[in-house]
Amino acid sequence: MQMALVNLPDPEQLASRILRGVREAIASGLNLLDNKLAEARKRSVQLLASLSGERPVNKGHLVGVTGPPGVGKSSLVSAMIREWRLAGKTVGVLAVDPSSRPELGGGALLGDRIRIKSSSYDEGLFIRSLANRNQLGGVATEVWPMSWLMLSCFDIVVIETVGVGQTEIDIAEIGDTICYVAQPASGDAIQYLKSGIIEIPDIFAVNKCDLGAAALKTAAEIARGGPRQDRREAWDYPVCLVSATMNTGIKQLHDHIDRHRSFLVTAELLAKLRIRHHSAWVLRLLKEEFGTFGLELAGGPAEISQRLSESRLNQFEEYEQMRKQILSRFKVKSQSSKLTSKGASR
Ligand SMILES: Nc1nc2c(ncn2[C@@H]2O[C@H](COP(=O)(O)OP(=O)(O)OP(=O)(O)O)[C@@H](O)[C@H]2O)c(=O)[nH]1
Ligand SMILES: [Mg+2]
Repeated sequence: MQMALVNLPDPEQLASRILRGVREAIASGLNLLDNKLAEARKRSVQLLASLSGERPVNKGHLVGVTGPPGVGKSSLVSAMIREWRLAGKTVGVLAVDPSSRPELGGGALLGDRIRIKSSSYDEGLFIRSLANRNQLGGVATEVWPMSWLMLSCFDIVVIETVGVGQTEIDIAEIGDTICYVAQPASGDAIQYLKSGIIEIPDIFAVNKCDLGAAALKTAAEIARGGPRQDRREAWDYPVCLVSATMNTGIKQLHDHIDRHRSFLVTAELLAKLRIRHHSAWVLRLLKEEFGTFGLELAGGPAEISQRLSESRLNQFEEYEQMRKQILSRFKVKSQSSKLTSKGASR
């Protein structure tokens, strides 16, 4: 135990190195966030508090890239990185792979790394592949704080996930802009339109447009079946044609991504969106750890969300305070029930 503590980094020092973009510090910070020991949790919260305090909310852009398996998400992210780097923007990537894909024999992580490797010795680019350990198919809870760490030191943070229902819902609660990738004539896109998850993406990219007419047809189908209820007011949900391998349409895709960000800022939606996302994750983390009963001990979902939106504390500190509050109330409850049962047995 003592050894583990010795190896844990000092959060203040680590934060200042992360803010300077030191790669080892970023890697060490991500490891800390992934560490479930009580002392590591405490330091994680301190680290995130120091990082969030430094950067105004409106800086950085969290972009979620999702879509069915094999549509070319990793290839597209790779092409997008090239374009961003040419424009002088720094990029951090969290590539989340589902852990339960036996058909790939665990090779998915490596495959992704190799495909994106071309520019991995670039100082302005950092890629972390994560196995998704969430058994229920959603995005593992560590991804949320990790994306915040990355946002403190990169202009763009991309989160790549394979869209399988719940993951899309989860990623929509992390990203500022969600880009859904489809491929020509796969039927997936159409299924998707029917599934109701259509509300989630802000931008649709039909990849593999080098395959010809089928890509045009798929794009037209998506455009026709586009969102009926406006999720974000005046946003037009663009559908664009791209080819990751031929490197076409990437600039247009980036223009849409930038335009979406400007839209969020101009409509004063970005800060609100992030607060909403934070509340959703804090609720999720608390529920995962303490169940519905635990949530009630902290005042219930509505009160928790209210507290988070009004809090002057950093959201991670607020989260930690709520944990402590629930834990102490749990103790009081269990002590009083012990007393009652003793009284009853007398
Ligand atoms: N023709 C064509 N093939 C492409 C294009 N982009 C990707 N591919 C191919 O599609 C396959 C899947 O690409 P990936 O980038 O691994 O797709 P992915 O969506 O990340 O896959 P998973 O992470 O496994 O879900 C590979 O064989 C790519 O070479 C493209 O623009 N055109
Ligand atoms: Mg991939």
